[in-house]
Amino acid sequence: MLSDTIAAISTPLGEGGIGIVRLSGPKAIDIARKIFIPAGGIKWWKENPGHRLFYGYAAEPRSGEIIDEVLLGVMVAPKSYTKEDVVEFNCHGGLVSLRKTLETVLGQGARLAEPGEFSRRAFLNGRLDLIQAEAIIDIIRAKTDAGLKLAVSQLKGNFSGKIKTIQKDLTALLAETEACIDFPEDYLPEDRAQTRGKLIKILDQVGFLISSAEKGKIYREGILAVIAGRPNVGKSSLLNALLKEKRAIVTEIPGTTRDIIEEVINIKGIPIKIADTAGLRPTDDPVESIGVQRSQEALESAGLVLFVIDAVQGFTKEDRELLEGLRKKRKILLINKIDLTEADRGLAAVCLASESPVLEISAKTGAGLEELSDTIEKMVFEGKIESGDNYLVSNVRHMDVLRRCEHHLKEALQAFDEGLPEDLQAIDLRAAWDTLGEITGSTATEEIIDHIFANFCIGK
Ligand SMILES: Nc1nc2c(ncn2[C@@H]2O[C@H](COP(=O)(O)OP(=O)(O)OP(=O)(O)O)[C@@H](O)[C@H]2O)c(=O)[nH]1
Ligand SMILES: [Mg+2]
Repeated sequence: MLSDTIAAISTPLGEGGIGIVRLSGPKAIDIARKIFIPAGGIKWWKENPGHRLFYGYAAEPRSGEIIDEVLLGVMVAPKSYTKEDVVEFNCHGGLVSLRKTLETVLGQGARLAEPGEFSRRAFLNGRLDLIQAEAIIDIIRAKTDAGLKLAVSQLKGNFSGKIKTIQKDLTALLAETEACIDFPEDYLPEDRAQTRGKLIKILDQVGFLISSAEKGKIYREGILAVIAGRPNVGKSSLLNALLKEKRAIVTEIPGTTRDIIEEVINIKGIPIKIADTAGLRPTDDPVESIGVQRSQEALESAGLVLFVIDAVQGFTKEDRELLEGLRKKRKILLINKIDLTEADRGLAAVCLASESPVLEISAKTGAGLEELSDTIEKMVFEGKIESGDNYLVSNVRHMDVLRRCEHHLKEALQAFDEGLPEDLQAIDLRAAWDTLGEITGSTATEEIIDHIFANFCIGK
């Protein structure tokens, strides 16, 4: 129901410089009038308050008890995030002050907002389409500059614009197809060739978006890289070197790491969740053996394995066996501790035999780590690195819709090429059109919309 006024704490709970209680809806300004005591007693609500900040106090209306010193931000409909009247109490960022302000606002007739409800209103009131609403979550969750850039470009409507162009072309094509159902005698062979050309063009556009999707997803979600290898080869040292901090315990005792240690690092704009694991070996130690089991589980979900080999010990039988078990994984072999050895201990042969890239590194001196970053970037994008601006699609939902749309378009093309009646083509084209609308929200079901906004935080 859009006729009620919603409220929530929009900043993270905890101590901070400021904290914001946000209200949106027809009664937002009325409610603020009852609670806000402006300095100097100005009648702020009378003097065109939109897009201004007023200084004063928030007070409990019945008792007059002052809750906090605040700045009141006012955004009058329709120029606000939700296109409704929006009022924000900028309180001091303390839990008690924020909770009390919120309670007081609720006591004056506002209702507690559900997660994402402000953004949902922005969508329902036509300020954002679904792609843009989803971009807002992506901005909040962005882990790297590249991920942020992608999300901001979606918020600005670049991706929505592409979808709208395709929809427009599809509408025109559908109209043509329907016209020739009604007036088949006007449909000449050269028109047929043109129709086919238009359909192919639309298919290409959808195909391009799909092909950018895998990469877009990587920028948004990143990948899991697991550091694995025998005990004591320098896995934890590598994690620390990549993080540039002493995150994991490093000792000369094999079997030091027992649990999985995960951190996110930024490699050339790609968020890489990197996991250090327990050294892989048979063991009677119950704690270590749980660690080894966890390592195995992490390896199963890894998108990339950084397999560490000790340069001093050379490539051992155990290394070979472990690698055998990781045959199906994307890997980079890292020959570590090269600062300790000049001698070639048969490792060159390993390099030649391996299909995976092999790099010599030293977690101690940092040698080879730059090459490692380059190699990770290349592998993640399978050697095809382009400018980040090309990645428009980053979201699994969008990818799924595009694939379904492509399927309908292909069916339409097939119907066309087999010379089936035009009305059959029209059915496929219309299905493609409807499917595409799910992306922006013009044809999305309530269920899809609920699902998307449930992912938002409270107060957004
Ligand atoms: N000289 C040298 N020593 C290293 C290097 N990398 C690791 N070491 C040493 O090797 C020993 C083992 O390092 P760790 O990082 O704890 O090895 P790990 O693979 O995590 O070992 P586990 O957790 O027991 O499986 C420590 O004494 C490190 O200081 C390196 O590049 N050069
Ligand atoms: Mg370790």
